[in-house]
Parts: sequence; C-alpha cells; structure tokens
Amino acid sequence: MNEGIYDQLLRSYSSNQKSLSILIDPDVYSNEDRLSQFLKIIDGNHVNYIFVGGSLMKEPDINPCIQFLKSRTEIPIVLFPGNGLYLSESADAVLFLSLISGRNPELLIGQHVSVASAVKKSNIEVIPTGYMLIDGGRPTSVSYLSFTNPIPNDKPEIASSTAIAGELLGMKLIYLEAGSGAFTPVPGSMIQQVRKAIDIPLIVGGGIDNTEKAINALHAGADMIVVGNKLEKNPGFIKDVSYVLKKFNESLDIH
Ligand code: 1GP
Repeated sequence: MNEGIYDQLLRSYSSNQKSLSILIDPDVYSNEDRLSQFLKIIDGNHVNYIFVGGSLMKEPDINPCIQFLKSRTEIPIVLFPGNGLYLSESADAVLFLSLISGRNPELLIGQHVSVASAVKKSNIEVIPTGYMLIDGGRPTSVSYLSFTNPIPNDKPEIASSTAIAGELLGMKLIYLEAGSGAFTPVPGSMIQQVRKAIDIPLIVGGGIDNTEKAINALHAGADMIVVGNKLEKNPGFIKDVSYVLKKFNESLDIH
C-alpha cells in the first residue's frame, strides 16, 4: 500500500526533515496555460507538496485544476479549502481545517457537518488540522472572511495553549497562518513555543516572502513552510526558497 500523505509528514517530522509547500489559488491559476506555467516554474526545484486553495472560490469546481496537476506532476496535491464546500477526489489529501484560534462555530464545526458525508464517502485522505490565525500586521482575506480575531502575535502562550487544545482534540497537524500577504509572518518566538508544546507536525505560512523569513520559520521549528503570494509576483523566488530548504535539511544531515 502506498504511503499516505500524513504518514509522509510524520516520517519527515520524526527525522526532523523540513518540507516546502507551494500554495496555488485556483482562481489565479484558472486555466491550463497558467497551471502549465506554474509547473514549469517549480520544475527542478525542491517542492514537497502543492497546496490548492483560496479564500474566495470564484470557480467552485476545482476538479479540472486538480486533474490537470495530477496528470502533469508527481508532487502530491493537497486541498487547503478556504471554505468547506469544495472537494476533489483526484487530490491526494485534504486538510480538514478547524479554525481553532477563532470562535466562529461555522468554521469550528458547522461547515464540517455540511460536507462530512461527502468527505467520508470519498476516497480522499483526510487530515484533521487545527488552523490558527495569527495577527500578520494587517487584515487579511482570512481574518475578514472568517469573522474571527487573529491571535495577537506577541502572545505565544495563547498560541501554544490553543495548539495543545487542538492536539488534545485529536488534530493531527497544527497550521500557524499569518494570512496570505501578511506584512509580518508568524514570529519565530511563537513558532518555537508552539513547536515545544505539541508532538504533531507544525505548518507555518503567510507572509514568507524572502529567504530570511523562510530560514527564521525553519530555525524556530516549523516542519513545513508554505509559500503562495510571492511566487505569483516573483516566480524566481522558488529557486531561492527551495535552495534554503535543501541547505537547511543538509545542515541537519538529511539529504
Ligand atoms: C499559506 O496563506 C499562506 O499559509 C500563503 O501566504 O501567500 O503570504 O505566501 P502567502
């Protein structure tokens, strides 16, 4: 039997091997030409996962996008739904996100109930994920659309307690999110504290738009970093960030 995505994540976590995911918004990469350009850009670089998702889903049928990607790349495709309403069985896994930093019942459990039967019936691997929004220095699409307050970025103890609660509730991943295009990414001190507090893999994303920020997140203990926006503006960034990741893993003696 093939190793599932979560097994891969656990394996990397146990061997302290860091991963890089690229987030693409299907509303931006909305046709085969754009998707082909994207695949050309990442080709030859070290990318572990492609996350697909966005806050506004203008095109609710993401099947064509996922199927196209699956036909052109071996990189696992993971759904990162901005809302609970889209699913593609062609993807390798879906992050079943509960926005545990917020107190909006729809995003804690409500939308999950609406899609639960369909998700359960599908063959897709489901990864329960505690999703935590951290103040990134300005309102982002996620904070606006989710009707939730992000955790202040100078309150690492709130973040770590929230992450522990997520783990105790059975979540298999914790995702610290500063929001796409955040001015400031999740601070290293917060990543460090959350990392120490939990025993499950930790994903960090939002506002990672230069190599220094990527290195900071990795040093602080992120098991995976996610980069989106910056690549839309500067595709060349993929080389820099994937090089940083490779060097980081090599420095930990992992090749
Ligand atoms: C994924 O929202 C992020 O967690 C992506 O953020 O677009 O700022 O890289 P950026």
